[in-house]
Amino acid sequence: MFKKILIANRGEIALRVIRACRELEIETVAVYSEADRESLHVRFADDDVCIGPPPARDSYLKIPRIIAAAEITGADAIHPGYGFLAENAEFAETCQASNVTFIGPTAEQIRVMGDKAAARRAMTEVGVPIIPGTPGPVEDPDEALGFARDIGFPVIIKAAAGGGGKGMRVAKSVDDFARSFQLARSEALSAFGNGDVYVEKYLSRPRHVEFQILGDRHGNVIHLGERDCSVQRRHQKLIEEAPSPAVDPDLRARMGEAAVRGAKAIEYVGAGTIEMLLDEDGSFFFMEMNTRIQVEHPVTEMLTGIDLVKEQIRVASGEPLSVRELPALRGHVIECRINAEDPSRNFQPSPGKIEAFHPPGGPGVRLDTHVYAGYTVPPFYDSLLAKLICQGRDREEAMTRMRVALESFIIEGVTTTAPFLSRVMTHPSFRAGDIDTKFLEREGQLMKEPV
Ligand code: MV4
Repeated sequence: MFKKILIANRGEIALRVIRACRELEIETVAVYSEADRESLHVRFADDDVCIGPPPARDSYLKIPRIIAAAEITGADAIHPGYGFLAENAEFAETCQASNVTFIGPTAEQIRVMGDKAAARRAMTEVGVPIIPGTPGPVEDPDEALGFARDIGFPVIIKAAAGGGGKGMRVAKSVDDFARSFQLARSEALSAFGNGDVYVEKYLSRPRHVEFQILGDRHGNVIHLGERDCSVQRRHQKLIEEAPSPAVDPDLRARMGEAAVRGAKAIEYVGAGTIEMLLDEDGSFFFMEMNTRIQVEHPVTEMLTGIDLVKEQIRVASGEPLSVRELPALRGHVIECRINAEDPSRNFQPSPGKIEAFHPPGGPGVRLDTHVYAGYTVPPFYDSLLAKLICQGRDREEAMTRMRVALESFIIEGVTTTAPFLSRVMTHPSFRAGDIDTKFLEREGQLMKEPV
């Protein structure tokens, strides 16, 4: 087992990883930018190193500084958290070359799944259903139009280097195809330095259902069930829950088997997520694989009782998974992401000083946060303040606990999304589980404070 882990991240996930290390009796190193001097991850770690000025590209994204910090402090492993360098294959390679274990999959696994066209091919080879589309990237607009006609409109043009919604264009008919195709190509080139795009059938109201995967170096790969992340805004998830209201035990078994088959195809090691689209008719398709721990991992932890971060650390040190099959699911779990943003102003960030802070509690309530009274939310990073996770014996109880917890959560000094989230908890469509990726677009009045 490792002796000392450097956490190449900040905020709530840095605290989450430190907790797992404490339980495993592993020492910790925090790295921080000049904007994060007063952050709790710096106080809670055994050792800390300042790695540069506030902008992430000058600190949390600077590979040589993070490697140097590990060498200076004698860390033998690095946990990347999510975001920043978590899915950077070059970083994973540099860690290995510096004799520091990267807590995550191999650089090669990150690379395959980072190339969405390559990932589609890998899944096709092992029979995991993918959305009907081109076998690989297409360059010629006429050839692409031919594929689009075969697939049937509407189609979606996606950047091979994209993911998370960047570099996507929908073409409704033959008429707007050429324009959408060119736009997608030039967007992909300027955003990713890679103009490769592929074409898929466009599903108009899918659900986003993702499977949690764990793999070890002994050939064990399991899934820990799904999370439904259909409540999103501009590809930012706001609410996640499990089990999905649209997945029954039979569908879970079939989707989970496909997810495990896909992960086994690349001999996946570590925690990962297979994202799928679930269509209205119950058909499901592989969309992408995220090769990191995700923001919403506590949903699965609360539903299964498994500590995913401890499993990540165990398998990175060469130990086998401590769990080999899906445990009994404990009722229903919902997570709300509470951001320092103003929903009535287009979710504009609202950084500043937290003047008062009183967290919710009680049975079935978990709060993952780095915020405290007197803390100043810096303007340089994402605006996540806290993740509130509520469990109940059933969905009804989980929703009620969430509403009560949101209503009793006191955060003063910055505008937060908590009141908006509590309105979602009482929305009839949400309560009925009738949600898809267009839910918030349809329900614009949710963004406005009732008078
Ligand atoms: C799609 C789609 C419909 N049809 N692909 C969005 C993020 C990126 N990973 C892929 N995404 C989508 N791909 C086909 N063929 C709809 C989306 C999509 C979406 C997916 C999941 C959650 C929210 C979404 C919001 C808009 C579009």
